[in-house]
Amino acid sequence: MNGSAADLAKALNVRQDGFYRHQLVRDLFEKEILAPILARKATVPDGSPASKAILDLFDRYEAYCLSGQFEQRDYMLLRALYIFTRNGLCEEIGNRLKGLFPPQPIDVSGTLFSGDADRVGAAAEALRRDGVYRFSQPLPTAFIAALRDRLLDCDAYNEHGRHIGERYGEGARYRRIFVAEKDLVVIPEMVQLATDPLVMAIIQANFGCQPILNTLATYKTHPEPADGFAQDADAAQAYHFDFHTFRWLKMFVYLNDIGEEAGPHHFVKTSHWNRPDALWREGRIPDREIDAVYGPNGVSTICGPAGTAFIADTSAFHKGSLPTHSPRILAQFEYCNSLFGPEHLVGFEQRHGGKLLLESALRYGSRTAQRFLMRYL
Ligand SMILES: O=C(O)CCC(=O)C(=O)O
Ligand SMILES: [Fe+2]
Repeated sequence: MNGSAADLAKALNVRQDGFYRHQLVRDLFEKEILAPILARKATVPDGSPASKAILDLFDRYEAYCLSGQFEQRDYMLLRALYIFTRNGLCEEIGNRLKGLFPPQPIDVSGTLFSGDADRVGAAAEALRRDGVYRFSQPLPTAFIAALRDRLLDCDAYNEHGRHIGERYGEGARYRRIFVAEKDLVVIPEMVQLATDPLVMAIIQANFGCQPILNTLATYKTHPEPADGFAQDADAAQAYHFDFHTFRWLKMFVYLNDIGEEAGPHHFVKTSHWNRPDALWREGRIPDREIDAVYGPNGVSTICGPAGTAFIADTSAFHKGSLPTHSPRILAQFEYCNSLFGPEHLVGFEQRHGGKLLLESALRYGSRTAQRFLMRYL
């Protein structure tokens, strides 16, 4: 698509998500979850009344529906309201999206995760309850080896997206290095994973609406002595929750063997909903606080051979950890129910490369594929 057609398509796409302020106001303010807040005349942390903050958010959402524009202050407002309403507001808006984009039947027979093909419902339920679902078998060794080889050949970037002039296979001077998304969208194995029909079906079942692909990413973490909490926090290696939009899920795929020493992912099951007031706050959370609240069995440490894959609701507490002797390579795919969230710039090269994604996603039908790829097309 050329520039103006793409802009138009984007505007239309966004617009078809649009449900407007008056509707939201009418519906949401009657909801039990918001009524008590209003009755308390509660204030959000900056001192403004919650009801005003919610109305402001609806204004911003309406503006986004019309223009596709999202600003940093919108993010701050939504994030504050997410915490303030304990996810209630995001959930309510997510419920509206279910009606607008009802789930479509998905034929999962071509999935890479054949051992889990009959477990869509179980996986969606595990995600709702625990916040994490681990696929029962690792992905095929040859598939993972091919993907890893392709990645190791790519250019490397640092945390801030700066080209660091080394191959991804090297780059060990840095704690964490990345591959540009434009280079990922042309790797067939990345595209195959991103558009896998079983993954699509699980995400759709969990959201209750057709998903949108938000990002493809990969990063490689190198061993380095742990040198303090603050620095760990930079690399998502202290407990935190993510916040991207109303609702999202991430699929993680380990591309090398991950034992205790190779930086496994730690996930605090149920903490996306089971969270005391004291933990509904901004900032990284020290391990001892997580341990005190969730107990010794509250944290799942996810180890496994190359090809181990899991889907996580990263609104729960989680962290990576530092590998102590071998590097860790991970691929990550994020899905969301709306693009009302920080915009990732998608340049010409990603759009161009997005053709592979489109070809693969078209099996879901053109409307579902269009929504799935609305960030890229
Ligand atoms: O590297 C990890 O295991 C965790 C990274 C993380 O926090 C995230 O992807 O949201
Ligand atoms: Fe995170």
